[in-house]
Amino acid sequence: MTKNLDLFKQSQEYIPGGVNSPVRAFGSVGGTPIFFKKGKGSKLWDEEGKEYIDYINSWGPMILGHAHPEVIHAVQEVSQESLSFGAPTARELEMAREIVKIIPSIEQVRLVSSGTEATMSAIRLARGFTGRDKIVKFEGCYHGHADSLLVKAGSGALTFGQPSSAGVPVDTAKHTLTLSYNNTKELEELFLSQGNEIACVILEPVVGNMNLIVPSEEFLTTLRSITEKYGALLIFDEVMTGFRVSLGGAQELFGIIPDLTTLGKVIGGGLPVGAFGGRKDIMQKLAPLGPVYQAGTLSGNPVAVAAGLKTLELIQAEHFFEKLTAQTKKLTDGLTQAALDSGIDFCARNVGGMFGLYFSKAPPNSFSDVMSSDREMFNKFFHHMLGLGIYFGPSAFEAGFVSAAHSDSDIEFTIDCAKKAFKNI
Ligand code: KE4
Repeated sequence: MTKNLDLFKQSQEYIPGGVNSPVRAFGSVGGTPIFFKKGKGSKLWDEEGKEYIDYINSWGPMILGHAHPEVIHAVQEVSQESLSFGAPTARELEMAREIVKIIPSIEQVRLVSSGTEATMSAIRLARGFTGRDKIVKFEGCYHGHADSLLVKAGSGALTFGQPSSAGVPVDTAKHTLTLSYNNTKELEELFLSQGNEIACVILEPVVGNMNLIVPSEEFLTTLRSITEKYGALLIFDEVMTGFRVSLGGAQELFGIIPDLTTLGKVIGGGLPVGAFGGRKDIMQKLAPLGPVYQAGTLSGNPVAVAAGLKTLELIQAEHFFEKLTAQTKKLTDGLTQAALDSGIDFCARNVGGMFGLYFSKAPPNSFSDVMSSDREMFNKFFHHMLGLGIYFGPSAFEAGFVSAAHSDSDIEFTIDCAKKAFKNI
């Protein structure tokens, strides 16, 4: 029995499904999850000593690559002083200043410990600020596992939401309306009928949770104008896209100013940091100033913030995102060409340092497009590449990530492996 399989069997005794987050269990692609022991730069090594080129980057945070020496040093240095105070620190102020500087739509910001906490808090804040209960999300977008966001469309997009998870009360889900991403008509119809009851619209401004989907300009500009018209808040969930698709995130890329933004992943450099922020008049509603309660024992944790601050410092190096974007495009162009040469219906696209791989003739623009791509082919490709030492996300519905540590030889090796895989799937 392989060590990965042995560890997986043992883990299933003590941890539900053997994992601390469902996607890690390989349920979507089948097979045994890999137990990793070490990471350095673009590489990972599993418990059996096998080496992989990592295109998951811990689902986004490891934008500098694994175990970057300066980030490790920052963590080691701060952890000598203490691991946590549960009191304000100058370092948290430095992090807040940095976020406000990089993302101008954020006038004030609060740190939390995960993306879920960030989106959960932003939704509560939007409801508290507007005095309205209804919220709007889009099918296929994932915003963490807060009850209000584990909701799918009801009998019709314009009717009450239904829980997408057991344990979410119908009474909670009914306030969440779920529309189709990139469907401007549906959005206008909903606001025409219920706009004055809507607290906020939350979306991934580049989707990474139903594979990678790019919003149309019409969709984004309508979102901004229609929420403004009806007094609903526009929340950009940039947990994945922040500091990833460009330094200032999707809002910088597309020139759309949301009312609130949620952040995570890169902002912690691999340690638990999330954040939500935006217009000062909205943020002032938060306790201890205002009536919207939100709190956290480890919010602004000194060690996690040290890792995040060093990461934010290093990604502001000159041409960082230009190089990261070019490297990611080299990967997606190379994979697309390899598939074309093998006559496989496959395409790939990138936005900054994140990418999507699709077993379809053209990149998807909607949830239904994604659902019509060939998932079985993806699963075969995934396992073939894994066997060759290339670690893509274990699901056809996840975006992939390139780090600053991915070298030309890493990209070339990946493309060579794909040429073999496309010939054998
Ligand atoms: P966390 O609570 O996992 O830190 O963040 C939730 C979240 C919020 N918003 C967006 C846009 C996200 O992508 C996420 C989390 N992303 C997934 C990857 N698809 C995390 C991986 C996992 O669930 O294990």
